[in-house]
Amino acid sequence: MAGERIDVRRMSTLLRHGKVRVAVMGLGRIGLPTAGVFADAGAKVVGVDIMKEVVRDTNSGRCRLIDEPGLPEIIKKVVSEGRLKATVEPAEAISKADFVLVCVPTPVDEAKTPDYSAVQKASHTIGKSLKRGSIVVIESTIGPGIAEEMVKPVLEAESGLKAGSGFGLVSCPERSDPGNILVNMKSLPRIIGGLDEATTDLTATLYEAVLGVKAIKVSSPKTANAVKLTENLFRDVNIALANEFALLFEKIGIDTIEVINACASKYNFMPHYPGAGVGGPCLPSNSYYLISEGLRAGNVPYLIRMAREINDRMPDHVVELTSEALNEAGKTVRGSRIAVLGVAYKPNIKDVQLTPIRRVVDRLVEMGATIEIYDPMFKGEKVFGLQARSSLEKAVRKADCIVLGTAHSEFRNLDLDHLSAMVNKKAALVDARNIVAPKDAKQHGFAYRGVGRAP
Ligand code: SAJ
Repeated sequence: MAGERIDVRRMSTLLRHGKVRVAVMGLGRIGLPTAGVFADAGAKVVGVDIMKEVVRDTNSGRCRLIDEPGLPEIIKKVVSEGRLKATVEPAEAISKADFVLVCVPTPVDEAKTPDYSAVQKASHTIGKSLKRGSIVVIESTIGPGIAEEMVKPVLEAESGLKAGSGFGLVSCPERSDPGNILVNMKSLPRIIGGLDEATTDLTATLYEAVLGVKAIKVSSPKTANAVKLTENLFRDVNIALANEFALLFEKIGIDTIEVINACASKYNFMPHYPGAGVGGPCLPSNSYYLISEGLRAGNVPYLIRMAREINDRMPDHVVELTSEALNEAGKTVRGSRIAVLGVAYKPNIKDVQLTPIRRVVDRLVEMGATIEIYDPMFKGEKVFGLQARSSLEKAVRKADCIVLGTAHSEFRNLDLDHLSAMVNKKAALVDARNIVAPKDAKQHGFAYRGVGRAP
């Protein structure tokens, strides 16, 4: 297919007639929805994953991502129609694929060094079975230059083919918001940057035909990856700014949320909110992809690094507020029973990857508190080595303090009458996610503290 001039209408016809073969490397938070949506558009899709249970579940039409609305239905449908198969054996799938999409994780290690080992391993695997004329699409978030400097040489060495003439290589970084993946996939334009124009054009045609969204073509994989990192670091830095305002405004008795909501009335102010910190598989890591590239190039991105430090300090601030609130209630952290409501890194998602609440819980345990966890996404499950409660009531009953860690929808209309009736006398409430109104908490007799809220 590579080198052919195909428009979206023709690509849609090829898809509908099952003439487009796609292999998806990695069936995780991005790979599985991607495989599902491509199969639903008519492509013959084989998903490759190293985890046998993921492959088994997928082949029986089961979808593990229960917090992705609409996805379980799509997976069930395309598997039953034979358009999506999963395997741990990649060779055959890759050797037949017109497009090989790479959706493997790119975490950072303890030293905050980007770990591209999964991308490298996938590149070796793909290279060994790559068919002449196929296009390799990197959806994983990687540093600018990694496609050109790491992936390309491996694919060429393993396949014996040349990028551009023997195969195409392109970056099309995923941009979907975990918890809203399908909606984002079908609405957000995709950024596409290939090593050569023909590859960029054909990949753009494919994504436009499958997703029905606009493809924004950029000049190289390096540029496409810089776009993805820029949008994520823009968010991380602006969240850090909001957290910095919060730390300052608390000290001078100003309500940061009131300020930000008022600022949002101006056309060029994009509101970001302070809180317990920044979690998830993306923002806490992505900065280091650019920082490591910058350091290699002799440029130190100060602001980006500082933003990480500010956001990483917020869990400790929540612990300080908890200690303050308990002291106001005549208690100490040591010996207190603390109910932590919400541990997921963001609302309505079953994911605790790099969640800031982990550090809050670990520190409070170290300081001698007894922790009760309730999270609607982890009812009755083990989290951080602790047994989460199956109901809010079980966690809150006889608590000395409530810490609101994640703004799940279930906590949006918390019944403070109900809560204040269950907790111990003179209890504290610490809001790390701007869930309750400070005056309501105080009116219900709680010793209250909130991130960015005047005490
Ligand atoms: N957060 C705040 N204040 C805010 C917004 C978020 O403290 O105003 C916190 C959240 O609670 C969470 C963290 O930041 O702990 C990250 O939240 P997020 O909403 O950015 O969610 P992610 O990390 O799941 O998704 C991000 C998104 N990036 C952008 O919106 C620029 C998503 O679109 C990306 O696809 C995703 O990263 C990714 O995969 O890179």
